[in-house]
Amino acid sequence: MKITILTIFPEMFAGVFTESILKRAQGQGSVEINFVNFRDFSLNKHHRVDDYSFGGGPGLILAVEPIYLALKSIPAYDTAFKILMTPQGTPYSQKIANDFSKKDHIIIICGHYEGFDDRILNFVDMEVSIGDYVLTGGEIGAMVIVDSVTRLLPGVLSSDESFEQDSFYNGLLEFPQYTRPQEFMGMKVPDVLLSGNHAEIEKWRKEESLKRTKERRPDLLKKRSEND
Ligand code: 6GU
Repeated sequence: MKITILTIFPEMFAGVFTESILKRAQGQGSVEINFVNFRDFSLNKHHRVDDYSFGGGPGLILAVEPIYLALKSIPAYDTAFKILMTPQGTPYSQKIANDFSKKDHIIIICGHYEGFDDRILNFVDMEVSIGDYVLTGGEIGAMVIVDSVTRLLPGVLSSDESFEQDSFYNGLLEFPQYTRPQEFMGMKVPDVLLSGNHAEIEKWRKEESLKRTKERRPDLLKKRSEND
């Protein structure tokens, strides 16, 4: 899969993309990540990409032209799936991550400043938000998308790391897990996990998953029954 990120701050991504699983996924060719700095496409002599909002208001907003020109510079940009990061977008979820992971090429546009010229929406397929809070820009959201999508690509996670048991993958939170020691400061690992009875363990884990989801995220249970 190819991911192209449009940003005026490509250095923000160093570290996140050069360690651990994202590093390995790129090294083995499961994902190819490229950056386009749309400041390079500003026609302004000071390379500005922002300007005042018509009608007034505080702060600067992103102009449409540099984004459009940057998009057009990407090979086969018209067939790629184009995502704009914005707090006004569709709330990101595991389901959306699963959908994105099936695409050949996604382009993620990171806004900054107080917003963007609304005409940018004519050149994107989807607006995505990563939650109901405000960030300084879309870059951290783009990292969230790249991370959550890359781990779903074939061959990225080993069988020990597999995502089929993830929280959210089956619409439930994960069951509790324990490792050695069997007893720590008087707190014991549940007996059933030490029993060696796989059917009993499976049953206990399913019950605990449900119990935890009911207590902490009843909204997930509701969503799950709506999807059935
Ligand atoms: Cl994608 N961008 C910004 N600036 N703030 C956000 C967001 C994105 N998602 C949630 N808050």
